[in-house]
Amino acid sequence: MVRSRVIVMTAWTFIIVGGGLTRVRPAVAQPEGCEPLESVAPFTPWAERVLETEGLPRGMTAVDIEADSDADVLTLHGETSFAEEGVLRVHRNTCVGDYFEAAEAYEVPNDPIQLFAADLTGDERPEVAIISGSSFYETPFTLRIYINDGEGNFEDPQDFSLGTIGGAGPRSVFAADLDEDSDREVICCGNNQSGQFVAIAWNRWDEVTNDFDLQIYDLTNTNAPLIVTCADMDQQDGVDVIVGAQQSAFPPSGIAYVFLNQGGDAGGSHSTRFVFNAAADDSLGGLGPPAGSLAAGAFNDDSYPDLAWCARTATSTSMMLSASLTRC
Ligand SMILES: [Ca+2]
Ligand SMILES: [Ca+2]
Ligand SMILES: [Ca+2]
Ligand SMILES: [Ca+2]
Repeated sequence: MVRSRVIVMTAWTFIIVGGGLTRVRPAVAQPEGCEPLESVAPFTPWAERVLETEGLPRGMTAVDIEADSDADVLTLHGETSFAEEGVLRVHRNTCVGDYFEAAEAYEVPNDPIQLFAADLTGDERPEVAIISGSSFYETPFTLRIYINDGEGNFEDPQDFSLGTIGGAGPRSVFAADLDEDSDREVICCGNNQSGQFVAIAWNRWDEVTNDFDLQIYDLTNTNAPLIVTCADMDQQDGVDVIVGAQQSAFPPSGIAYVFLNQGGDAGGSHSTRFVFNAAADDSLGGLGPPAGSLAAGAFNDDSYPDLAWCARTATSTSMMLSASLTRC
């Protein structure tokens, strides 16, 4: 099995996982030959538009829902004393006057956790994936996918069960093309009655079939998942799945699991594409407080994606650099 080639770095220490690494530096240092980072410019709002909403905020994103070149704003809200259902609000950008129209509201299942917007159908208009549910409130664990009708309206949602109540419920949702057939899958992580899981809604959207095939994969030998993202970490066999998890509560520490894509024929069987059993050397431990956010990007221009780990309970962001730092 091909192992991930990832370095975990704090300000003064690092751990090397896998082989093929020759040189590392603290992430806070500039590699030789790199231009120094510019300081952050202050942000001065040009104008303010207050969007009235109800419900506890659970997430937001800015996407162009009807492909008119103006970014619109989607906000996700939990229940209040006035509404038991969650709400997805679509703040459509008119780019004139007050810019944003009064929000269009769409019901979502109780206790929404997070949303992710991306085109899943190939028309360059984003769909919206929402995870919901809580063991504490005994509300079902659900993935809801709202399909964009092309005009920025979201009707006829498709709902998928993410298991029965148990554990913390779904925690994070992302979208990426995992089987290299040019459409994105929806990837979730969390806990259900069977323990930790990764769920993948395999995209079957084409001229014949307009739906998704949800498969739930149990995670063994892993800790409680908090967040999921995707990137081709080893630059082979397709996009990989990265799960940030809580390693221990006291002291708080996090761990990341890199599940490598095993490859396969485009559109073929998905059953063997990932092995969701974390071996010790597929994981990156001791990352300080567990991640609240996890992002992949090419930080040091060596063609291998790197990871940024933003802790939930610390005023720090860790950069995990893969491969070497020889080119900038
Ligand atoms: Ca727009
Ligand atoms: Ca679409
Ligand atoms: Ca796909
Ligand atoms: Ca890969």
